[in-house]
Amino acid sequence: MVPFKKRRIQLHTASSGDGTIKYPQVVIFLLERKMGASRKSFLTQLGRGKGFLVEESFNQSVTHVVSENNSGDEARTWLNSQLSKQLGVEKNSTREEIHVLDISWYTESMRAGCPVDILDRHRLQTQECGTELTEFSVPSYACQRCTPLMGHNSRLTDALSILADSAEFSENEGRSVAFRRAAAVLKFLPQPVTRLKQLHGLPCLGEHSLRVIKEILEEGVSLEVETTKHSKQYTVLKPHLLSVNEFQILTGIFGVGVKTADRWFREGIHTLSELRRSGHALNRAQQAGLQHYEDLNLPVTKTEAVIIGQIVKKAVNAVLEGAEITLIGGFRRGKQTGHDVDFLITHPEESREEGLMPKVVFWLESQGYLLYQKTTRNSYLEANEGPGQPSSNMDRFERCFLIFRLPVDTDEGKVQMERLRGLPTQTENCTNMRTPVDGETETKTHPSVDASTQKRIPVLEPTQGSRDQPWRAVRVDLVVSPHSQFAFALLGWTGSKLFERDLRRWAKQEKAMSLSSHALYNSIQGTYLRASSEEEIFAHLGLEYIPPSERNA
Ligand code: 8GT
Ligand code: MN
Repeated sequence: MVPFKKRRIQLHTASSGDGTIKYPQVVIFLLERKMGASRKSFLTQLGRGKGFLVEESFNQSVTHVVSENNSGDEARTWLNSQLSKQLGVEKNSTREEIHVLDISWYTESMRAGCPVDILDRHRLQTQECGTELTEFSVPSYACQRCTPLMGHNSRLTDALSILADSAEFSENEGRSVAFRRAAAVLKFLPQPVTRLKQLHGLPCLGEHSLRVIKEILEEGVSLEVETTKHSKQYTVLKPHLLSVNEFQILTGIFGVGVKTADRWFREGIHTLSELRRSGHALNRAQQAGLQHYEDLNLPVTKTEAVIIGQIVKKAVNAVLEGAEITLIGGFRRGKQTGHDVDFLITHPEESREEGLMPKVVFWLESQGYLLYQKTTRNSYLEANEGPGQPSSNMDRFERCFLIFRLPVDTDEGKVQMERLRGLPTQTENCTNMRTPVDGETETKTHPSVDASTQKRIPVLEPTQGSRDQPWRAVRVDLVVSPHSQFAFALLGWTGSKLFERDLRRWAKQEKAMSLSSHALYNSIQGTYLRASSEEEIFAHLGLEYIPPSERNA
């Protein structure tokens, strides 16, 4: 008699084609009841031949129970008796994650050669299951909800985001926001949605979004989403961060907005080479965008963001003692990658931050860290602005768009980093500085390095194995805020965009207040509400504090 464990291994290897188990996480058990022994044996061999792990007898490792001709209740009853009798596991305890599936899931998986996604129609429905369906409840405004980075319904939220992007390309903002709101509601839900009726009565789910959700729950895909995803307009206009392909992306060019991209698209320009050949006069941002196209469409990693933060901190400290920088945007919300890196700079003493930006930019430039920069001046004056805050999220801080030249771990990168071991501690570097003229300035920068000794900034691993360039280009945004506005700027620049939009909407509609990244104004009392922390702003707004990592609506 072969010992049980050994016997199982033999069974697998004997009957699994070349013996490899392709999907060890999916452990299948075929319920013989009503299926019959010979059919069970046939289906078992078939599955193993395709590299599936099909157990002979029910045991603790089983994740998928497949049944034919049994009702959901019958299959569940059988399963529960196995769990409690054989394994000593209580019904509804840790084993709830076992999928009880119809044979259609198994045959479709055989056809596909891999375990297919479990859809509603694959699950054997039970009375018990029906009553167990979770009913969700969702507050209306995104700023009332804790939204994590990863929800439990990414298949649905991804689909709705595609429709939102597409509406944005067609300049239909209302429609785009509607899809984004619907996606944000689903992202908030604590569990995967399995049935449409779970969504009954939830806010922000319009008829169109519900139709798409229903289709995906029932069919696995939505025709509209698939058509959109493969449409010429979508593939040309949508920046694909991970696949840099000449046939995609016009908006992926830094400096090219949706409007311009769409105009070019209509003129028949669909590729970068066509754009280069078209003779269109490109502004400096667009030229830089085209030049560093590939790098700027690679996601920026958290490590890169941290290293850039250390460099910017050096720059800021070198030019103004006591100045502080904070990582904002998506990275503050806990994202591991982003399309750029955003920093907020301030100084604890009001007004000391004035004139800081050009010095920081000059410092970075003189150290060879910039490939492109464009500064916009601070144009916010409370006295002049009054309560009529801008309704969009554009604000009036001194702001600088940079293309950063980030050294990577090749020889030149190392040399560059050697130079960086220490940096000037005084501001003499900044004498004779070329400061930007009124309004906006743009300078094309070039590497020229000067440095001394001190702390070492880590060197990056090259992003791509194949590149021989000792640096990579990264989009960086710098924003300078006076200390009195710091909390508002921090809140306004942390995002997400939808979270910000709903904060302003909440302030206006529910509190008769006007919120911007500079201030909070109470329209009824005619006063500004001061705050030195984000918590205070939430309190002024009568909202529970939501930490940055939960603002991923
Ligand atoms: P990412 O990973 O794609 O970079 O995602 P992100 O960091 O969330 O987006 P972002 O486009 O870099 O913007 C960062 C935050 O700044 C967002 O919350 C956005 O709402 C906000 N933001 C701008 N422009 C402006 C602006 O002019 N004023 C203010 N106050 N906020 C802005 O993008
Ligand atoms: Mn960002």
